[in-house]
Amino acid sequence: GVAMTTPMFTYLEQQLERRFNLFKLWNHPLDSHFLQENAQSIRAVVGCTKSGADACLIDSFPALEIVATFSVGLDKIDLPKCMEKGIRVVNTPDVLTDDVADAAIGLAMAVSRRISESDRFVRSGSWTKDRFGLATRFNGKSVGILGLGRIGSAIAKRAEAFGCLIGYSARSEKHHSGYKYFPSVLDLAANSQILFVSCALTEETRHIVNREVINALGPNGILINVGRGAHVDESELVSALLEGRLGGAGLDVFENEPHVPEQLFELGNVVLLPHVGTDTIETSIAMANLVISNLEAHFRNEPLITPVI
Ligand code: 8YV
Repeated sequence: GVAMTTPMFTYLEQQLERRFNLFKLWNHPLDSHFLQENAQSIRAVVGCTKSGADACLIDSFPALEIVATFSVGLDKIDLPKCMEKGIRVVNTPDVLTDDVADAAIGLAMAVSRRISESDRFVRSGSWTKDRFGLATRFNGKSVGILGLGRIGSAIAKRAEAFGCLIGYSARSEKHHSGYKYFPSVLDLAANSQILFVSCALTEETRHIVNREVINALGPNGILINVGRGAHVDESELVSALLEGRLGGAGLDVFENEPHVPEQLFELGNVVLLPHVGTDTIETSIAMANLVISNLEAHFRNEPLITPVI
């Protein structure tokens, strides 16, 4: 049996149902009755960023062998717990990289060229009464990338094509990247006009974009977050935007999704997306297929395709 934590993608649900005995946990309270009946037969959990696999869920299924997450991010999985219990973990890297990088560039473009704001200007009928005013150029900007992994590198490659100067911060210098390495995030922000957040969320990267980093990016700087909401101290971000200490922000992720600080709704220099960085039909199908082929490999005792542990 395979247990899915929450609805994530109908195609994935259907494909899992065709292959396995699928338990849709959102239809069952995880009470002693359900667990007594089914816990022994649940060998796999499929989770996602909305609902992953915490210690409590993992402990509920004593026969659990593998956790598959419909995401590249692992922040909703209790990895130490899985290690300790010998539970395998798989995610969906690579197949989503290009779409997340596209979304990041789209956000940077939307903020700098005021695309969402100008669309609202036309729809509201303001164009017949008023001029829209000027935006800021995106091409040629100094770009800072926090985390030069798969997604960060794909953002860098795109920004390079727009003539941007690329700098990055990461745990270690990537000597072959050809981009300028900043050991300090503060220095990176001070030297960037647009800062992209594309690292994994860990204890070290929680609130890595804090008040000082926001101030270093400054009143003309733009912050783009396609990582996790918790990478940014959100209340600091809101006050910096309200006080004009930061130029603008493009955000796909928030600290308390789906709740977004309402003060942001009034700001024209902010573009807000409902965590859709990977949500194209092509990438969603590829992610679902990767979840399924990992589970099939596991149950056939074959090597996992994208193992984390
Ligand atoms: C979402 C993501 O998890 O891959 C990640 O880490 O944040 C996204 O892929 C996905 O859309 C499912 O909610």
